[in-house]
Amino acid sequence: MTVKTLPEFPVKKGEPAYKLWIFDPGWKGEIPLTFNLRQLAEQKRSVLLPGHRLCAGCAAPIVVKLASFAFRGPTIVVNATGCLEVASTIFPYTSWAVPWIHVAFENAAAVAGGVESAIKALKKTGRLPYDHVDVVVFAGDGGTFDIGFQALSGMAERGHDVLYILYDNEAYMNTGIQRSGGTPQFAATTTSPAGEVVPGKTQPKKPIADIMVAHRIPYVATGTPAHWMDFMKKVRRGIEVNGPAFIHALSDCNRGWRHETDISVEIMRRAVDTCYFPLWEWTPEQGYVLTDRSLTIARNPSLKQPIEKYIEVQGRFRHLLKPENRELLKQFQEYVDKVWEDLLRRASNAPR
Ligand SMILES: Cc1ncc(C[n+]2csc(CCOP(=O)(O)OP(=O)(O)O)c2C)c(N)n1
Ligand code: SF4
Ligand SMILES: [Mg+2]
Repeated sequence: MTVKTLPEFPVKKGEPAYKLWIFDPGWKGEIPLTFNLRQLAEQKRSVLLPGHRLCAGCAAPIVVKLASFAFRGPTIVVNATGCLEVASTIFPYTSWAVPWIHVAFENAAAVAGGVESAIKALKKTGRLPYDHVDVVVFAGDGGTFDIGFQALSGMAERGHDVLYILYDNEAYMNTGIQRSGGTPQFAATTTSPAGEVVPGKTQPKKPIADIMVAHRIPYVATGTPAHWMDFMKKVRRGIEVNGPAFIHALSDCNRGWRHETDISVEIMRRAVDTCYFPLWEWTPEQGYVLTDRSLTIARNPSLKQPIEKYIEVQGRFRHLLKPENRELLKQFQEYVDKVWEDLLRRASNAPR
């Protein structure tokens, strides 16, 4: 295997600069580099190429693109049925620049476990010319919280070396915005419409990342594409651990969340600023650790924004802002506060 070195990226005066390791399939270690996001995008090829038919402003391709900047390669992607799969592989075309497999809606994790087992067998018999191959699943909330959960739990329990990335747009978007186990309470969907009978979905969101923590796998984390450096670091850790890793990425969907196409990143930022979607990672050694903006808020609670800041820009929550629904809004705030306080109690780096 050849070890390649990558060029230093000259960061122009006045442009934001970041430090990160950068990786190459032939490189066995980490190369610290100073760069900015534009340069990274120019230098590092995404596994998802332009030309796909995901909606303008959709966060799912941003999740994939950022994640792939952190892959070691070579990479095999397993994709559950959903917007990302349907809109990226319209026959006879594909946007995937790596080996990619789609089987049924419910079994992405089982298939990834099979792929990983095959890689192990090929290695054992000396038929694989790589030290490692990244096996990565991308699956939506319907394919993860609900129909694919059994396969995911089994893959985790058997200990397959797979990184599972959930892009959570909080409903079955591809088939017309039906509620899922990942849809938050009070969100209007086509199967939980807000009206005189129900105020949107009546049940709270399933705590999927905590459920994966309960599996005691080597790595679990949450992230958003708005907090891109935090997200890329977590993807890299998930790839590097030996065994199953799970990353829960919030993934804005302007069609289902009902907003203009140019504010997706801002909305995901607000999800974290209001503590609706806290950023953390969990390992068996360290337990829960707050990261990025959520750690900043934990250290300075006055930065925590009220939940209205998150919902006021999304049509799916519009009914909560009506005066007659003030009580529901209060309930939503209390729920968010309780989950945040529970996390602060568990997080080893939260101020005491
Ligand atoms: C067994 C099975 N049931 C139903 C479907 C129809 N179906 C395809 S995609 C989808 C929704 C996927 O939702 P999610 O996983 O959240 O991904 P998203 O479309 O939101 O990205 C459904 C219900 C299917 N393909 N297979
Ligand atoms: S419907 Fe939503 S998740 Fe699907 S491609 Fe459009 S914006 Fe993305
Ligand atoms: Mg979905």
